[in-house]
Amino acid sequence: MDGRVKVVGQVECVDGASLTYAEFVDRFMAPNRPVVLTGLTASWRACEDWTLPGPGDRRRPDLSFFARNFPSPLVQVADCSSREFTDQKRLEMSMQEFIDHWVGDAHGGSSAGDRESSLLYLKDWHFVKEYPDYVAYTTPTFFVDDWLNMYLDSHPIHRDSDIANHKNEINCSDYRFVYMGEKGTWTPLHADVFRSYSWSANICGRKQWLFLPPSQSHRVFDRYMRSSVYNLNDDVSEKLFPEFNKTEWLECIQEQNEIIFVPSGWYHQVHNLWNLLYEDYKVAKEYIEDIRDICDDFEGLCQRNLAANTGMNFYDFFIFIVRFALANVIELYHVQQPEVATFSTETAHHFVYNLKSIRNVASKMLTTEAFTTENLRSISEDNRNAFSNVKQILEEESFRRLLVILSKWKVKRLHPFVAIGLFNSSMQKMSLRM
Ligand SMILES: O=C(O)CCC(=O)C(=O)O
Repeated sequence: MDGRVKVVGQVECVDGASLTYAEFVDRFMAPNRPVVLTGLTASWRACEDWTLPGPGDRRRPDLSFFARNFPSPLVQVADCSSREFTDQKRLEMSMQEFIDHWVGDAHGGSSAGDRESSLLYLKDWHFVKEYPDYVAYTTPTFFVDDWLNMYLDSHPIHRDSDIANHKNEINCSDYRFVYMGEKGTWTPLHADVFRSYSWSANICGRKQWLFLPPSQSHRVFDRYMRSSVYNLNDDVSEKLFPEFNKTEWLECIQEQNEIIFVPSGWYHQVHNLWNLLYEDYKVAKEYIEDIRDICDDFEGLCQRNLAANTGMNFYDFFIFIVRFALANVIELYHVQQPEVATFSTETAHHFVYNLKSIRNVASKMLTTEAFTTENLRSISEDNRNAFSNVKQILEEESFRRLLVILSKWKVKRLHPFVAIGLFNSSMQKMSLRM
């Protein structure tokens, strides 16, 4: 990062194969710290199929394998040299076009100048959704209890049609991505959607990650907390971002076959969902506090702004946890039935921990202004039914799918802190990079 960023430490690297679930939770998930995990990808089909031998023990991407086996007609590609609002400009092309571009670059098909202006990075490819029969990887035990993915597999996030229509990308309910890009491609500074945690496996190549602890995230914002630094490689203006020069970063070089755990709230980077959502809510509220008196539906406006900024508002989150609680109650009931051959005390305890955790969060939420009787009167009928009409929830097809997904989940090594899953619903990502 050309010395522009003050790196104060390296991300810890641990052998994931000999780490227990309880240790992972104690050392990384609960304290919300990033870690690089090795030794977990040996049996993955992606490592075998997607790469070819390279120099030494390095592998290189087998691009023709992708062209032959995954000829997706339309993939999303970021043009790393053009900014569009807070992200890179996105283009759409076929997998073959993307590969042709990459191969063209590798063979010096463009001049240095052109090359700079045409670095393309395939991002957010919903590979698992598109090729469900091809099992590219096995989710490590540490990340199997993935509430958000389980929920989003069967539910859209917004029920309010005004938000849903404006935020189509959020309704795309799958967060299992593949990334592919040549040397020099990059992802701007950000915290993950929904302020969730995520994990990302590097199938081949090397990646540099820079992490900012959540306690410092305000420092990458301007003084009005409206926009954040886009590129750490730029000269960050002290005038616009007066606190930026106080930031202290952790760095990590992720090698092939290593998995990185990106905790909640770290830029890039993160906290637990509740806290962050709550912090974002307070910021959204403070921001418009001066128009409270002239606003018909002040809380509604706060919630709309919250959804626009984080992808989720309090009602979406409440609907999520209510459904998750119900699903846990039902599964708890099932695992305790004598005829269930796979009865497991550990699994039952796990559902109980989940429920306790949901109760704590829900009780906190209910004390906020969003849930006063008056404000609840003005929320949409859809939202209200979505958390209050249990009979309706039980009859929903999407809820049944959630139950099926949850019923497949089995505790391997239980630890009380597993309840942290509520705060840290994860996204799964895999990346392939040269
Ligand atoms: O691999 C990358 O380029 C970025 C991945 C990322 O930002 C993420 O997983 O949130």
